[in-house]
Parts: sequence; structure tokens; C-alpha cells
Amino acid sequence: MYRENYINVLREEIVETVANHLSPAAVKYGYSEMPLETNIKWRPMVLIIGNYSSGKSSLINEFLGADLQDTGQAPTDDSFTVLTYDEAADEGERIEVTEERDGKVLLNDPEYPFSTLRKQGQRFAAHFRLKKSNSPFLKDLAIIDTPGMLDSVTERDRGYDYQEVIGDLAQKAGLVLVLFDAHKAGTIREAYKSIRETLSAATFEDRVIFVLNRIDECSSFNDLLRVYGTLCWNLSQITGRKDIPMIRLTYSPNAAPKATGAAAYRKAEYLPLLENQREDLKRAILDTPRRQLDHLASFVEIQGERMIHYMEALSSFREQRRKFRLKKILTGTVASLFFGGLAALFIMMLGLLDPMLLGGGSGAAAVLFMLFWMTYIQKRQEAGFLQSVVADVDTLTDVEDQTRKDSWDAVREMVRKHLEKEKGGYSLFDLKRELTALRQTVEQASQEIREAMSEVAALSDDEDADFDIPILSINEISRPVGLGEEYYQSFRYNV
Ligand SMILES: Nc1nc2c(ncn2[C@@H]2O[C@H](COP(=O)(O)OP(=O)(O)OP(=O)(O)O)[C@@H](O)[C@H]2O)c(=O)[nH]1
Ligand SMILES: [Mg+2]
Repeated sequence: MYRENYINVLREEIVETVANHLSPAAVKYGYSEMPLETNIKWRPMVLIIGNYSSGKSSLINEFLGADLQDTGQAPTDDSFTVLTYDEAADEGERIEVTEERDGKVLLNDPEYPFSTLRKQGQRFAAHFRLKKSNSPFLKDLAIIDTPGMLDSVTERDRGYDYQEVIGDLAQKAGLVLVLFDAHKAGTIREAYKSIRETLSAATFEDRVIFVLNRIDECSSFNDLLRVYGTLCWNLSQITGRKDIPMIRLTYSPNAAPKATGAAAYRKAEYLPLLENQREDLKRAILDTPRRQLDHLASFVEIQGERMIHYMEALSSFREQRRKFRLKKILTGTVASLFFGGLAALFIMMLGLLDPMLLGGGSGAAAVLFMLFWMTYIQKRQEAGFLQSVVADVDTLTDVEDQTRKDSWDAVREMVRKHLEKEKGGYSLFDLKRELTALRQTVEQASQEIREAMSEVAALSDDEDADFDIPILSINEISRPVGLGEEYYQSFRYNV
């Protein structure tokens, strides 16, 4: 219990760190439209995807200990269902659905992390819902049951972008189970592609578990081996890799028809050997909160690194523009002086040699020219400068190693779009100050999170202790919204 609580508190603290120390600058400088914690603020989630009738809902019911999800032959359920724990419900009662919420509430209530799916529209909202239950399995995690995958032609009729929804949910999830049934493995290709594209390569292996389900339907052990072999081959085709990911083999005893006679005897020979696979799978699912912590720790490091790179590029743009401006002002001044000289010459040629007239005339000409230079010529040159930087944003940064290259790849387009839209209209002074603060925050937070994580690894379940002390001291430093001077000072003197 202690370990679970520690994990929960640590998760909340990491989310708080992101919300207080990363999000304000992320939103202010257009690094992210939504606060960065939108995707990670809720409970750890397990996303279950797979072909239709691959037994997703049956397996979920098996784990939850009651038939909370509809199951059936042929495509049964075309909705995304979030199953979560009802803190208010009585645990001793029969396991059941205690409350339901529809998609609109889920997409609009800031308590939930699904606002990013609003853009999928009405049809999606109508196929999205939440069920609360008193199943103890859900105490520290939520499960998302998904509509079965169909072939790609039928997918287009859904009225929302199915692949995009899967990709979005996979990003929020701490664990993704990809289910296959013995008969069809091919239709998984597109969903696989979308999760491969949205999940970072660093966490992909740790985040996805492949499951061959309904193995009780194989007619013999040999048949199971054949099915397994086919799935491995299909997976290597889909993933484009020679090494096969680990595949768990399981089935849902409650969904499997009770076989009798010779068939039962045949099945009995291999099924008992594989019972432990379902237990392993269950353990892996229950370990999602701990896995999620790993993701959150790398989330802070990766997002921090990228944000720093992003803000460095914006800062570099303003530095370059300042140099460009100075150069142009200098050129303008020289040109104005020259123009003033020309005016003096012209006045002299007219035979007007009064020194007051000469001085006044040439001075006025110089000032007028300078005004013209500043308001027209220089403006145009600056627009040209902005365009040339936007066309080649790589000039804004050095990518000296692979880590920098990766973070630059992730933010390059964002930098370009931001410059194009905002045209550098932000205060360089504020930006630099916030960048310094961000560097310190990311360094301190990463270190504290790593330390707390090794404490989690060392904790055993039955340890009993009090821990109302905040785990991450970085959260003691409060930050007023808008990252004003006050914040900066308090940060400086506290760290
Ligand atoms: N023999 C056997 N049948 C199963 C197993 N799991 C599910 N079934 C049956 O397969 C059918 C489909 O199961 P569901 O759990 O509805 O599958 P699903 O993946 O949720 O399907 P959709 O929601 O329609 O995509 C049902 O009739 C189940 O009873 C299993 O492990 N063994
Ligand atoms: Mg289902």
C-alpha cells in the first residue's frame, strides 16, 4: 500500500512540476497550445486495442471480475469506453458499473485529460463514454476499451479519424495492449503505424505489450504453434524488424465455451501451461502506475530539453535580428548624413550661403531621410530578414550532438511556425530570464525525480511509513502566473 501511495504522490508531484514550471512558458511562447500536463494529469491508463472480436472486452471483464463491457460475435461495440474507479462506491458490494458519463462531459470537463480529442467532432463524442465501477482492479489505473479495428476502407466511415484517436490515447496511456486473435493479424497494420508514429522511440518498447488472445480455440498444441508462428511472421512484416517483440499468450476462461469430451482433453494439455501468462499480463497491467512514472520522468526530461532548445532558437532569432537592426540603423545613419550633405550641396548650388539655412536645410533633409529609412526601407529589409530566417531556421541553432539533433528535429517546425506567426514579437529580456529559470528547473526536477524513482525501486510493498513531506522540493517554489520578476527572484534565492 505504501509503495502505491508513494507512486501516486510522486506522480502528482511530477504533474505539478510540469504545470507550475514548464507549462506557463510553453503556452506563452507557443511551444504548446494546451498546458503540457493535459495529457498526463489524470490517473495511469491502459489502452487496449485490437481487431474486432479479438476478445478485448472479454479480457477486460475477466480482469475486472464482472461483465461490465458488452461482448459478442461480429463487431459488437463501436465505442471508446474509459473504465475507472468510483471512489465513492462501496467496495464490498457486487462489482458493477456505478456511474456513466457521456462523451461530451469527458471531452469538456477539465478534470479529464481528453480535451485534445474535441477536434474529432460530434461523431466521436457520441462514441466516447466513461464508466465508473467499484472493481478493485481499477483502484490505481483506468482502462480504455476501444472499438475493434476493421479494414481500412470501413474505417473511413466512422466519421472521425480512428487512427488519430488511437495515437492520441496511446500518448496518454502508460501501457498499450495490442490484442490479436488466432484468426486475423493483418488488420493491425495501420493502428500499429499510428502508435509507432506517436509514441517516442525511447518509450515504445516499454509501453506496448503484444497479446495473442483466444488461444483456447486452437485445436491442438501444434495448431497453437502454427498460429503463433504466423503472428510472429506478420508482426515482423508490420514492424519491419527481424527481432520479434515478446508476445503473451492468453484467453478469457469465462468467454471460452466449456469444451467437453475429447476436445477438452486436447486443450487441457497446453492451456494449464499457459495460465501463468495471464497472471503475468495482469501483473504488467497492475504495474502501469510504476511504468507511467518512468514515462513521466522521461517526459519532464525530454519536454524540458526540447523547450530549452525551442526557447534558445527564439532567443537566437532576436539576437540576430538585433544585430541586423543595428547594422541597418548604422547604414541608415550614414546614408542620411550623405543625403544631408547632398542637400547642403544643392542649397549651395542655388547660391544660398546663409549658414543657418545650410545647416537647417541639410539637417532637416538628413532627419527626413532617416525617418523614411526607418519607417519604410528598414521595415522592408527586416521583413526580408524574417523571411530568410523562416526559410532556413537551422541558422538559429548549433546541433553539436545526437541529443541536440533529436530535440531540434522535434522543435524545428514549431520554431518556424512561431516566427512566421509572431514575427519575433516577444520580449528578449523576459525570454532570456525565463530560459535561465527553465534550465535550472529542468536540471533540478530531473535530478529530484531520478532520486525519487530510485527510492520507488527500493520500496517493498509492505513497508509502512508516513510521507506527507513533498517528494520534490522544486514544488515548494511557487510561481505566479506570467513568470514575473517576483517569481524569478524567489526562484533565484530558493534554489
Ligand atoms: N473461445 C474464446 N472465445 C472468446 C475469448 N474471448 C472472447 N471470446 C468470444 O469472442 C467474441 C468477441 O469477444 P469480445 O470480447 O466482444 O471481443 P472484442 O474484441 O471486444 O470485440 P469488439 O468490441 O466487437 O471489437 C465473444 O463472443 C466472446 O465470447 C476467448 O478467450 N476464448
Ligand atoms: Mg469490445
